[in-house]
Amino acid sequence: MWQNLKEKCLSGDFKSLARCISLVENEVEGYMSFLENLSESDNTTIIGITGPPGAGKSTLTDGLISELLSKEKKVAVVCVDPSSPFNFGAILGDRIRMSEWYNNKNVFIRSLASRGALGGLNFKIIEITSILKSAGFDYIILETVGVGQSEVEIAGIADQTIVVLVPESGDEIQNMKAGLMEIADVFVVNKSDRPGTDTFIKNLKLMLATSNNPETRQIPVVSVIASQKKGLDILTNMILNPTSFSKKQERKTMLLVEKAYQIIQQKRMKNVDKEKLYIEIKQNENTNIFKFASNYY
Ligand SMILES: Nc1nc2c(ncn2[C@@H]2O[C@H](COP(=O)(O)OP(=O)(O)OP(=O)(O)O)[C@@H](O)[C@H]2O)c(=O)[nH]1
Ligand SMILES: [Mg+2]
Repeated sequence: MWQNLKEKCLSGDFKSLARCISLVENEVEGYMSFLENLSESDNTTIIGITGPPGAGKSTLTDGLISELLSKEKKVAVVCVDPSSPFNFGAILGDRIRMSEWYNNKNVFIRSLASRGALGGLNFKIIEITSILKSAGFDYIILETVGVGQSEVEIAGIADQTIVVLVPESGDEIQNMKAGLMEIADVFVVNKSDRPGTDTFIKNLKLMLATSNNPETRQIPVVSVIASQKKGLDILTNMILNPTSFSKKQERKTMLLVEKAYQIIQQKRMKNVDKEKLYIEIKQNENTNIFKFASNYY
């Protein structure tokens, strides 16, 4: 099954690709060796789009898809939706907005549940981006609501991280932790048709300019109106002609360390479960517990 699926995925069959992702998400038997045998393309750029709820991330993604398609790029989009039922409306909104792409052979769109109501990327996001990387996409866009942890994770995975803010985000930038500022490769101020845009951009730029971190001082700010597709050309240019990727390396390494640790832990603990331990210990109540445990490591 896996071999057949792999070939179909590589040949651009999106149905098989969607199925593969589901099988890996559900850890269906054979998924690990499938992942081990993937050959990822070096030519795929992963773009992370994060920002507060409702900032216009999906509208922006939609616009970027058009721009990238016009440059003959093949694009995959992964939306990580918070699994909270309160967000149902928003999820539905995303689906409707992006539905025009569903029959385009150069656009693959997938929604994933996030780890919990408070966000956090999907547990299998590294696996899923690996699959997409081996399926020959030029760009993978990861959209995720920025609520704490997910921004840092997205910055580990993405080659370029776009943080979307809106003119009303004043308080948010005041409270933005230094670490969160640094994850951005570019700040997009969306909804620039709204009052207060100029003041907001001025304050944001001032904040960046006075940062202690020289890299933060360089982060560009782009003003866009995603719903009117204004300013997207500037952003697309930045995406197509990136200037710095290197600062990402340390964060990527850390993320991969975490992942490797998780995989090793899973594998090593494979034959250990508490029910089995219970039965064995129950049968041998006088056993020396240290000796007993040593049989497992
Ligand atoms: N005025 C204005 N409204 C916009 C703009 N871009 C998006 N919107 C609107 O803002 C609302 C939220 O847009 P989305 O693209 O769903 O925002 P999002 O960040 O993806 O939302 P979540 O995924 O729920 O966090 C929608 O009603 C959009 O039509 C813009 O540039 N100007
Ligand atoms: Mg959205």
